[in-house]
Amino acid sequence: SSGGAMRLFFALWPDAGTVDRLMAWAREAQALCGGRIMRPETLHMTLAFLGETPADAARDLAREARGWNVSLGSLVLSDCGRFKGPRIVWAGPSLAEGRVGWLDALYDSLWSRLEQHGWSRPAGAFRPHVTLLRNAGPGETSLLDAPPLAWSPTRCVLVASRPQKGMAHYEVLASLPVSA
Ligand code: 2AM
Repeated sequence: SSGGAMRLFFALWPDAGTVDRLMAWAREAQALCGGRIMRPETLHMTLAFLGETPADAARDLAREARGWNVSLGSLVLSDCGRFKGPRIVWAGPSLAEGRVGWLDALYDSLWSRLEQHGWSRPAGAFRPHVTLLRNAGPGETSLLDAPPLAWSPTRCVLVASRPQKGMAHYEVLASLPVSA
């Protein structure tokens, strides 16, 4: 249908094996912090959140994005934490290990392209993370006893999120071509 706005975001989407290992982390995190575990099919690392977008603009962006080559590398999720504000608990690359170069470069190139198409880059720094829990309670996330999770993403996608029966329903609008 042509009507109805949707929320758009670009994300790295994990393979099935990585989803399994993220879910093991999520269960451990829930034991510490409570809250609600993300459904496995919704786990991802957001690169760019575009917010509410009309359907025709989404279609145009999807057509563009299918031509945006991206290079992907590997990372290690070894940190579990939370941000101030939203009650989420996430897995992310450890800050002690410094920035993940290819991931920051990917974020930059994606936003450069988006800016050429009229979207505005967020003011804050990129905080790469995979949300594991929502509505989490207090709990010491540093106590999480889960092994570091090596991940070599192979899919970078543009996704539309639509609310459906109180749950976010995700649809992949475009897969970006991955170059070596
Ligand atoms: P989060 O996991 O940290 O909540 C879809 O909503 C994706 O876009 C989520 O991964 C979410 O991050 C991310 N996102 C980034 N900024 C957002 C915002 N202002 N509102 C909702 N989601 C946002």
